Amino acid sequence: MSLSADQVDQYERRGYLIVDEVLTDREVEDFLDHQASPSPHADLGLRRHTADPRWAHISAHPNIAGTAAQLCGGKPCVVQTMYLPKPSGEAEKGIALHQDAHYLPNDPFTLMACWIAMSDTAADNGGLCVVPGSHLHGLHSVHQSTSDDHSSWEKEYQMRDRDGREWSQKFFSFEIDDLDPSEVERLSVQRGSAVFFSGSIIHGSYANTSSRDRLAFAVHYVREGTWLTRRDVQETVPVDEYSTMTPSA
Ligand SMILES: O=C(O)CCC(=O)C(=O)O
Repeated sequence: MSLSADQVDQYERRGYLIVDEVLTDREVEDFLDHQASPSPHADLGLRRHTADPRWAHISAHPNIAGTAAQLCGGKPCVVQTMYLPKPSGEAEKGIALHQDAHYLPNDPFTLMACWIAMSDTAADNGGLCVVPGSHLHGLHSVHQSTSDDHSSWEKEYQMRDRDGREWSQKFFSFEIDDLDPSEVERLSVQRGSAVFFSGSIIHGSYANTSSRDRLAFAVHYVREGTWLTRRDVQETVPVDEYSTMTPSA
């Protein structure tokens, strides 16, 4: 998939870009079948792509990693992967609106994500929300999320900078200070299509209040040569090294 100049311009101005049909129906089906069975790799959490061929396949998929390469201007390395299901009927909460840059300090700043809809997603089933243009204003100030709409968590991470200085840092579910709700755009993304977004755009989601499942898979990338300060995701390798991991049919 080759992006047009208009698409790249839209990504740069708005901080996100929807790309249709990055996965075929069959690829989505294979992924969902894979998720339905127990996996020996489930304990790897955010690093499951390093061992699970199905997760590696999506992370290195030419339509996904290839598009990320065009947007980040170099070879993408996978930082983390997440399956983000919000089944219907479980009043599953959303993810507080945040900037990934808060959770994943990186230098130079090249962090970006690809969020792939594994079911049709929209406002009513907890689809992805973004604040267009918010990536242009640096890190926004935050407070700990207490809203009933969003799940809350707290976790301590080990950090290490380029000079070898080490420390631990507590992260929690952030909420952006003084966010104007009218600026939040609730996206509709069809199954198999994807949203590429900057690591500094404000984004998140709300609860699934519908009778339709909301299923999504997210891959976060940095450009090769970027330093990630969080130690748990520090060892990244370029996507082409995953393309040899072929999932069985
Ligand atoms: O899937 C969601 O609701 C939010 C995903 C997200 O925050 C991310 O991929 O960084």
